[in-house]
Amino acid sequence: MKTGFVAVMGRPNAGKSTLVNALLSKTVSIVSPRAQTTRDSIMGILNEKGMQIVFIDTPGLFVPKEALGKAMVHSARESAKGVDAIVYLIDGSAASAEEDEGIIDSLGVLCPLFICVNKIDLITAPEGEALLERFKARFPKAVVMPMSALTNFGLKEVKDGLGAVLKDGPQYFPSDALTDKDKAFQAKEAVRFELLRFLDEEVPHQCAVVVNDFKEKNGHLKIEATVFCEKKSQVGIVVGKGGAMIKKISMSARHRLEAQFHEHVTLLLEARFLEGWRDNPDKLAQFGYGNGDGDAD
Ligand SMILES: Nc1nc2c(ncn2[C@@H]2O[C@H](COP(=O)(O)OP(=O)(O)OP(=O)(O)O)[C@@H](O)[C@H]2O)c(=O)[nH]1
Ligand SMILES: [Mg+2]
Repeated sequence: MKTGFVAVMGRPNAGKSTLVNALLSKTVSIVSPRAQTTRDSIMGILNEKGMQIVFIDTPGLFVPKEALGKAMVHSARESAKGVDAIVYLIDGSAASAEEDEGIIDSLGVLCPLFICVNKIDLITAPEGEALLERFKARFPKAVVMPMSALTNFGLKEVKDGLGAVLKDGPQYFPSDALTDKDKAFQAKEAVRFELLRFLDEEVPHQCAVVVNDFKEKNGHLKIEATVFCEKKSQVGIVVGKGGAMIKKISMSARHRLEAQFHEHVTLLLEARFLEGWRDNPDKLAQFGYGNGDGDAD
């Protein structure tokens, strides 16, 4: 059986999580139009006849300011170590080619590298062609291909390309496994998804969601979670007038989880103020974002 680990990397908002979900035809990772949506490295497991590819969806690579950003970038770079191949996604619509080239150089890739120019549905054919030629010339050893993760264009090509470079090996996960993350993690992400959906600007980026209690009994999930806000004023925004916003967030997240798990879900959500949590290594560790005090690399 052909098996292997493949890191999906790129700048924030390039479409990495969209690609992993599309390859699996399932949602393992939340997607939003905002940059820095993914905070943890999340495995998405593709099981096909004679093949198991473990994709690692990573947080976007950028120059971080706070300890949270450093932890995200650290997590992404750590995920690239020891993988069998890397898929590097370029946002073709973002005019970021120079920055992407610098990031790819900095990765020091030793395994097969696939550079996918994503979001080609948003650019003209000559623009796409120019980007493909640019990356082919700059990285002659890489496989460079066009892609639109949103419309499924180029997915088969990348899957076939990976199939050709992966070797026979042990099956790492059971054939019905979809992700390495448990239901409590997915509950946290479902709440973060709704925060990103309903709240403006920097509020969701300055919130952490922590699952305090998680019980599963007879097809019924009971989840208690807290949204920690970096600023006092954000607690009021998350809660909303008469609790309307937090009710909306909690109800949408609950529906999402019920559809995902086919179980009845009770979700109790509260919001609290926690000053400067994004730059507090102890809090980051407690919230599951390790290495917050590490280097920016
Ligand atoms: N038009 C178009 N939009 C896309 C494509 N791929 C992704 N997107 C959109 O780009 C936005 C970002 O997608 P994500 O998958 O969350 O990007 P990401 O790289 O995981 O972002 P981070 O987790 O923040 O690093 C979303 O609004 C997606 O719908 C594509 O091929 N075409
Ligand atoms: Mg993502």
